[in-house]
Amino acid sequence: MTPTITAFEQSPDRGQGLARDMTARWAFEEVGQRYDVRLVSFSALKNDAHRALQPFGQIPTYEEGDLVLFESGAIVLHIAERHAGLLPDDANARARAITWMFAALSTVEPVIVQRETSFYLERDKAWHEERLLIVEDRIRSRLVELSVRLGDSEWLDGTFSAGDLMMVQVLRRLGSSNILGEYPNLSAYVARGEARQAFKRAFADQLAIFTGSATDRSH
Ligand code: GTB
Repeated sequence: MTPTITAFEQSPDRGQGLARDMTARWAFEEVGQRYDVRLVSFSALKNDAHRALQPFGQIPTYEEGDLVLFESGAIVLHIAERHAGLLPDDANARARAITWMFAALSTVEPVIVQRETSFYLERDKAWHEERLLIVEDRIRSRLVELSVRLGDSEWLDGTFSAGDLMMVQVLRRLGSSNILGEYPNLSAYVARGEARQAFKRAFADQLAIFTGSATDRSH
């Protein structure tokens, strides 16, 4: 059965692939699994039918037969566990790759999302610029640590894994700032992720929705 994910009908990122359906799309492409996409309007996100799939009224969701999942991390882990290509066979290496998925979502992403939230919700406040400096310093703390750990390695722990996929997607959300550029090895890491054929296919498919050139919802 072909799984179906949900994505924004009109993504506020204007096709930059920053919304989290991109993460699921990239995972599908890495493992060679076909998938369908159902587009959801902002108002439909908050209706009962969508909340039955995603209690917080967000995208992405994953449906496959009786199985309904939400949370991009859980979706990527599910895809990675059912198909070869995103998690190593060795049990310890597999556990470490999953650890990096959690690190991306629990340790690195929150500070990056704080910066976005600050722009969306606090830009008109007198203290916005001051707070932004604090938030950006917190991002730099995480990036220094990540940069030190990555060093000259291509990926975080051996071969490319779901941990790298998740981390690259999280770091991409810094795209509108110059912060990532302060860490050349992290910039190169993100560029390596974006250079993968699977990433390019996923990116093109979500961009086609924004430009209105998507013809076939099955990938
Ligand atoms: N923890 C959940 C997960 O990982 O799946 C978070 C899901 C989530 O944040 N979904 C967002 C959503 O549905 C879209 S991805 N928001 C609608 C709502 O809450 O009402 C986050 C996102 C949105 C926009 C941009 N952008 O414009 O650049 C980037 C990322």
